[in-house]
Amino acid sequence: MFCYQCQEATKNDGCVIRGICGKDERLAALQDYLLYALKGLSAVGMRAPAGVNDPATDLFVAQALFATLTNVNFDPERIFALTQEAFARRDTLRPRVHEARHAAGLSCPTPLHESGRYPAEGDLDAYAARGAEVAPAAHPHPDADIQSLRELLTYGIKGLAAYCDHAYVLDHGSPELLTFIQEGLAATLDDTLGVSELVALSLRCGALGVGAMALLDAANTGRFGHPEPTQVSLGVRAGAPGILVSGHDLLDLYEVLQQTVGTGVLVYTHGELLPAHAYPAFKAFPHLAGNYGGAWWEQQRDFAAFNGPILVTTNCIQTPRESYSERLYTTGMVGFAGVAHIGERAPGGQKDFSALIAQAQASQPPLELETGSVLVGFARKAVLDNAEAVLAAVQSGALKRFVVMAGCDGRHKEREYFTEVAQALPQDAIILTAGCAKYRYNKLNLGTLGGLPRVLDAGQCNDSYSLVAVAQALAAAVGAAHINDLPISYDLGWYEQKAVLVLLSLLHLGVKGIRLGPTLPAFLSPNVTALLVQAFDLKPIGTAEADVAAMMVGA
Ligand code: SF4
Ligand code: SF3
Repeated sequence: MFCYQCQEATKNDGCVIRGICGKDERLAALQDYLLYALKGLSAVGMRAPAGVNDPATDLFVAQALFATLTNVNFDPERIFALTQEAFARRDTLRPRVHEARHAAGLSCPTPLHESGRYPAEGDLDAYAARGAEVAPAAHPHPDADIQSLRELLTYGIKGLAAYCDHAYVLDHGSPELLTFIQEGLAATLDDTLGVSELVALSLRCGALGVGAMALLDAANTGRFGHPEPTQVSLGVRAGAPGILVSGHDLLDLYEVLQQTVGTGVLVYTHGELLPAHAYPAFKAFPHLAGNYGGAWWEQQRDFAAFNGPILVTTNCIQTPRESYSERLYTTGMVGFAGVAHIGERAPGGQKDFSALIAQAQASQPPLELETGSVLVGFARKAVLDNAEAVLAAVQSGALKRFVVMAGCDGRHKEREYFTEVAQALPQDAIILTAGCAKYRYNKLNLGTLGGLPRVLDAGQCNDSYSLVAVAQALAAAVGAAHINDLPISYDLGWYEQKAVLVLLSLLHLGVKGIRLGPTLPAFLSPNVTALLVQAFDLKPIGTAEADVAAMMVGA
């Protein structure tokens, strides 16, 4: 196997024997074969004249791609089934495309890539063997920069697919986004595309990323209201058992809350579901008891101590410990071999969480891990409602700099850098955050500035749009020509592929001087890195002390 799609790739080079995430060689090969099948399906789809594509297939491509994101699906049977479905959909679509092109008098100038034609036969072991053969790393492009850019595009598209899935769950769709996912996947097969075309496609992926995040923002706020500043309890309520909901899916959490009303079961959030507490629709449930534990990589400690059932709705899932595997449930695109899975909702219906509720009622209450509270809910509306105070603080010099410290958390010690930066930033700087990166500093109590907390938490990584919207609104308010002209620095932590999309989105917006860490992506070749440095002044992180000093003077 060879995988280097996330920040924790072994030695910042690539995982070759087993993933740090727990992905083994067989699963890696199966995921590679799924990606190959999706590329083939996309190559067929991109030949379809208007009106021939099947919207269900377009959505399937995004959802199946989401299953290959880091820490989403570790179930070989599910990946195998998705690959079979990709081939079946391809084999249904291909004759329809052929006939439609024929009827329209269109020829097919280039032969279809073999992934669009390869026979679908075989069992799971055959798929794994074939996946190892066709994996991008098994036959890299002879030009390392083309290979690097194909991977950059693929990972950006995986992030886009994840955002699309989230928006579609809330009935917010965009055929344009789904079409681009297929266009981009098909482009990674196209040997006629060079560096400039692949860079342009990557930036277009970033542009569509902004659109996807805006769509998701509309989906979330339309359904659940605008987040409001809210203190969230970190402790546990004595005497009652609970269900712990992790991942990013707000609708799953909402349905768990609805189904637990009057059952005596409390509901706690974990990881990236912490921001749910800020939405009016969630605040209406008195049995939404608080947030339990830390970021995704602390789940083995957190889940073991929780005592009750745990639902993982999206990334990031880790290999479960025996102590809680019987209490663990996955849903949506998440999977883990041997872990119970909650199926999809029927049209107009809800998922069935009765098994978790029954198990919770027979469980002990959670062990208390910590006490106190954290302040969440500073998404775009809450910040812009305070725009006058923010601008006054900037104009008086009381607020010298915003530092965007969004993105992901991870298990490696190097991420202590982000805690050190948060602590070292002077009192006249405010941190804007979104994503699980915040767990490195959101419980530090860094004080207030001009009546606002010095850590403004916009929400999940899925809410990164809020940070863009706030920057754009502030730029407009002060008459700045570009958000680069504001006193804002970017110090991003990345881990998985949604963060790759957020990076591409910021580059598309022309944001310069982003610091990225703990390491730059292993999939960027030296020349592609140099290109990003030259065009966008992208920088690796340094020491906290040096980076804080540089950021405070706009460097
Ligand atoms: Fe390694 Fe990350 Fe790939 Fe897992 S997803 S195998 S940790 S590079
Ligand atoms: Fe985190 Fe997995 Fe990226 Fe949502 S939960 S930001 S890593």
